[in-house]
Amino acid sequence: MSDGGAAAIATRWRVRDATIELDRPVIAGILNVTPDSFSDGGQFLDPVAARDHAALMIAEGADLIDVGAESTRPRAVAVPAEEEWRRLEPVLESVTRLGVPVSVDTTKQAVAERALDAGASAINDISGLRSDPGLARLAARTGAGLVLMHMRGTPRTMQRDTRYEDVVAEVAAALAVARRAALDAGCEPDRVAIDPGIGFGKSLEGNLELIARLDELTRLGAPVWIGPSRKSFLGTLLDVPPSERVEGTIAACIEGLARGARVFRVHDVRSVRRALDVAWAVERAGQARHSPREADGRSRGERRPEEPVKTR
Ligand code: HH2
Repeated sequence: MSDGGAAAIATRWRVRDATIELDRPVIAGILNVTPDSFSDGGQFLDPVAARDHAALMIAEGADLIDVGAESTRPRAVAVPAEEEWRRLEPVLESVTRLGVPVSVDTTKQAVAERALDAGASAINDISGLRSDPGLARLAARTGAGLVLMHMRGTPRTMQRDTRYEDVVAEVAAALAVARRAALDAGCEPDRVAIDPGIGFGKSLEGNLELIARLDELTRLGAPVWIGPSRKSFLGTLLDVPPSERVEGTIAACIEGLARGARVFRVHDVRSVRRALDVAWAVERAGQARHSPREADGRSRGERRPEEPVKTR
């Protein structure tokens, strides 16, 4: 998968019949239909509230919606597939009609299969195929996008041991193996994204190092997701509760953007959208000195920050 360092940052992520262009930061708005998520548990269990929140996030600049029905916070209790689907079904029915691709945050093939049947376009697997390797075959068969996230152990065990010899090298190697397994199962390379799993079995220092050295992951050539939103490493750094972590989330996203992350899984869509659009404009201005530009300063085919992501 790695070519030793020369691979360019992925320029698109395909999810069923849509292509998400990665020539600007893409935002995945978080929709947790759970009673117990760490920052918004219980808020969107009602399908109408869930749909309204998804519509709001799209209006604020989300390019896709990531829907999950099982909390993955440390020590969370596992949810049986039937219960997970009972929560997801009414929400997917309306959210998949809002005009942007929907990913389903699940580790279970039975749930993912039903979600894809109901119109979802991608599977966000926080276990990186360790829970259910059948997810890769399902993604290959349906053309669904696949996100492979790194986590050591399970949400119940992941914080027991957060020591690594070299956290970035270990995460990169594990994601390379997971991605290889997805490709071997028949997934097309530009449908498989990777994610370092911020907060999943990592110490404060580990999370910071993963962001600081994220380019070692983007070098693998796959689209890179990152999800620092409101997470506890920000609370540790700033001594603030989840509701006051938006500035920290933004800083982490901008640092990730500079190192090649292109999909940002966040709760606070409006604030992160604005911040990333400015950071992106600065990034492009810096690149302009090194490559020929058109008269208005944009390269051919490049969109202005406020233009919507192109999906087709
Ligand atoms: N983080 C969470 C859940 N799913 N998926 C990806 N790809 N990357 C992440 O970093 C990630 C994820 C945890 O955050 P949240 O959904 O806000 O909380 P909870 O798991 O308690 O519902």
